[in-house]
Amino acid sequence: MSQKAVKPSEITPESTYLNRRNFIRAGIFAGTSLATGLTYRYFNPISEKEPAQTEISTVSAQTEQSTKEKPNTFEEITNYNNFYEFSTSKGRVASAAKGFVTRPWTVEVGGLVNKPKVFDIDDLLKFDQEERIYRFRCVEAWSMVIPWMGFPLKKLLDQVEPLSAAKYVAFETYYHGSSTNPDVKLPIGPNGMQSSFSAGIDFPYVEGLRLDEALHPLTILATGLYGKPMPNQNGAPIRLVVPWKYGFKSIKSIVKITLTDTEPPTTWNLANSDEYGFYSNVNPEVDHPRWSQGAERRIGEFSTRTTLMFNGYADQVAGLYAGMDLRKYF
Ligand SMILES: Nc1nc2c(c(=O)[nH]1)N[C@H]1C(S)=C(S)[C@@H](COP(=O)(O)O)O[C@H]1N2
Ligand SMILES: [Mo]
Repeated sequence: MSQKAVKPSEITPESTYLNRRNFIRAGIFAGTSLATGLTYRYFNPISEKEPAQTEISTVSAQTEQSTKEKPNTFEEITNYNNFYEFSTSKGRVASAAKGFVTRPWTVEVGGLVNKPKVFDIDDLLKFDQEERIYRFRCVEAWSMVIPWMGFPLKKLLDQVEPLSAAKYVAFETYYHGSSTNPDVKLPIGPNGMQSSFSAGIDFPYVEGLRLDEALHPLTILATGLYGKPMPNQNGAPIRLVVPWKYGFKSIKSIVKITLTDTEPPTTWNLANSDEYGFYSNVNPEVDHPRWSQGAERRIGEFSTRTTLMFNGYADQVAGLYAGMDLRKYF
């Protein structure tokens, strides 16, 4: 699908119509009033009080991979967060991350690649930005629907040309300093991040994917949500989103991406390997040792929902795990 690129600021109710036409072409929301409502709301964020930031350069409506479930509100998405560098309390991350400085920002991409490259965040924002409305399922058994902005990770990996020896992709979050020694009390950093000791997990936060998972069209680097640049608490200025895996795989505020030939270490697996595996695909049939994964609470709802295999993306991703014992590779 090719659409004319438009700045969010240029989008008027007229483009609601244009986008609606795209939906119709995609054969998804054809002719429903829901489509118009969602499109309009998506491009007209609920909270207008946010400070102005650098605008995302281009937006093309990308609907094929988006769910038509109702997105959570901007308020919900930006006030109920897991970002342990700032706080282990979901309601406090937003205020703790307020002073997080995300300019200048670079993402270093290297390892087993032909053309290692340091990308400036402003260059990454020049990649054609798409909207992806994805279900998001935390391992703690809550979920949301989030209208991300971003681009396929594949586009970035293609530029650095992975070598044939590359089998995995490792990611690292920014950290102002690091210490795994509980006796070393780090000062509260310029970005308000806390020590590993206070958070109870090692920093910098690290994650990883198998290369084929990283290249999958559903895997994106997200640069914003609800048409706005990524809020600090959601992983500004750029974070991973892998919608068929538990939320902790979707690492925030990335500064480094490394192609490797061995499975990279991941923060929650290092913290507790019995509870958190490398794959961490959403799987209602494999319970967490301390709770069921068969159901989830959608933030904003009272009753629980049944958790879907691969978070409802099985059609698209089950093939990646053909022949694998998902109890062993959890
Ligand atoms: N660097 C970093 N990335 C992180 C986390 C974190 O603590 N630090 N938490 C993870 C978890 S457990 C979840 S559920 C999601 C939450 O993303 P959200 O706050 O944008 O909904 O971020 C993931 N990425
Ligand atoms: Mo999570």
